[in-house]
Amino acid sequence: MNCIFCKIVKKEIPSKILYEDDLVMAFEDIAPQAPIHILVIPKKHYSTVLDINENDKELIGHIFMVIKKITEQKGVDEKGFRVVMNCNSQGGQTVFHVHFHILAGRQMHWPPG
Ligand code: IU
Repeated sequence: MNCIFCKIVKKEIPSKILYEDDLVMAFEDIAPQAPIHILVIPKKHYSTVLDINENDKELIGHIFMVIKKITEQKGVDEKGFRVVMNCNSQGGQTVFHVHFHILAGRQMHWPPG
C-alpha cells in the first residue's frame, strides 16, 4: 500500500516525531496552519474515520490521552487548542490514513473554512 503516513510510521520517510508508542505516533505537520500544528495518527492503517469500528474504542480513547499529553507538553492546554479530523472529499481530507490535527498558538475562528 502506498500510504505516506504508513511510511512515516515505518520511518521510511523522515518526520519530526513528538510522541510514539506501540499504537500511536505524533509528528509535526509539514505545512503548518498554526504556530503549533501536530498530527496524531494510529500506527495501524485506517483510510478514514469510517473504517474505525467497535473494536477500536480503546485506541481512540488512547489517542485522546496522547492529544491531551501533547497539549500539556506544549503548554497550550490551558490557553486552548483545536483538534480537527477531516473525512473524505467534502470534509477536506487529503491524506487517507486517519489523523487528528492539533492546532494551537493562535486564535482559532468559527466557522472554520
Ligand atoms: P488532511 O486532513 O488529510 O487534509 O490533512 C493532511 C495533512 O497532512 C496536511 O495538513 C498536510 O500538511 C500533512 N502532511 C504532512 O504532514 N506530511 C506529508 O508528507 C503530507 C501531508 I503528503
